[in-house]
Amino acid sequence: MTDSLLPQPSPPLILIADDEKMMRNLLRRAMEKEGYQVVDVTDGESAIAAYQSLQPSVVLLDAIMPGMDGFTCCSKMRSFFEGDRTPILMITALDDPESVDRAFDAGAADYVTKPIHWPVLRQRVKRLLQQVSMFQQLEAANQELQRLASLDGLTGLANRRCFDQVLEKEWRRGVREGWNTTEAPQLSLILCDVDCFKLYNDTYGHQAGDACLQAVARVLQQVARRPADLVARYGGEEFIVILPNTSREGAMYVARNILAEMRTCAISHAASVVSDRVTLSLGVSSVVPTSESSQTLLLASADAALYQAKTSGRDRAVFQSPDLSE
Ligand code: GH3
Ligand code: MG
Repeated sequence: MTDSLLPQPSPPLILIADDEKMMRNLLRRAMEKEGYQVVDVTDGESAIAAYQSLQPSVVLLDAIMPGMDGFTCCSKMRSFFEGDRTPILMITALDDPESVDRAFDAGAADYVTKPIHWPVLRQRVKRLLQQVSMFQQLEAANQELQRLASLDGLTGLANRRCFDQVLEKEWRRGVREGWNTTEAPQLSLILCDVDCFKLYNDTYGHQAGDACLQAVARVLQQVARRPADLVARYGGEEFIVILPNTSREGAMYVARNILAEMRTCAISHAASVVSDRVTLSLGVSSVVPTSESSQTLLLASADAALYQAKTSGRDRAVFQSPDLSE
């Protein structure tokens, strides 16, 4: 494919607001000469409407206009979209220190005075556009970094750090929304540990062990698939599932489905003392999130339940309520 057939990025859109027709035309021509798209309006109200609907790359805003002046218009534009950094460049005949301060206080990114020095204006707009593009790239890189920082490299599941954050968030949501006021729906956890996994590694090697953990991760994700559910890798061969707004019965139902799905997957494990395939032990716990109950107790009871599942024969799910009297 030649370059000309590739979709070309559309040129930046410049919004011009000025009540003087001649100035609007001059600005339009100067910007079009640079290859930008231009929309021009004659007053503050129209500037705001165009800003909201078109989301331009840069705004050239006259400070003195009848009706809403440029300073007010600039502050309003700044307040619409959270995190919006669209540069607003004020153009004005006023160059007294107060007006300059007012413009920057209102959120203007730059300021040029009339009569316009055209090469300077061109360079300023170019620089503002470069800043916009750099900022967008930084933001995208940042988001990708945040995504990567919350994932477990081997399984692609949420990692422990992400688990902690989500549990905290769901807990606060449970307390706030008063899940306990209706039928006492609860926040449930399922702590999952692969049975005899050391023997699996010893028999099949670490690489096969890694592949096994990936397969277990897929099973867990397949089973816990409500939008609010979160499956995370808790440690080496331990996984944890957060089931918000889910009762003890619901959590045990999910746990039994996990065991059944592991049975269906039937990953061979010749050395296991439990079965001829890979099995899991699950510790399940549920609590009504309140400001008095605690996440630590919920985790501790899931851990104790897992211990019971291990000691009573593995390949099973055991439930234990948190001991709230502590
Ligand atoms: P149990 O049934 O009581 O849970 O016994 P187990 O052998 O599963 O438990 P143990 O805690 O003795 O051993 C866990 C093993 O998991 C040891 C460790 O080498 C292995 N492991 C932990 N993380 C990873 C990993 O990322 N990849 C692989 N391949 N193995 C891992
Ligand atoms: Mg284990």
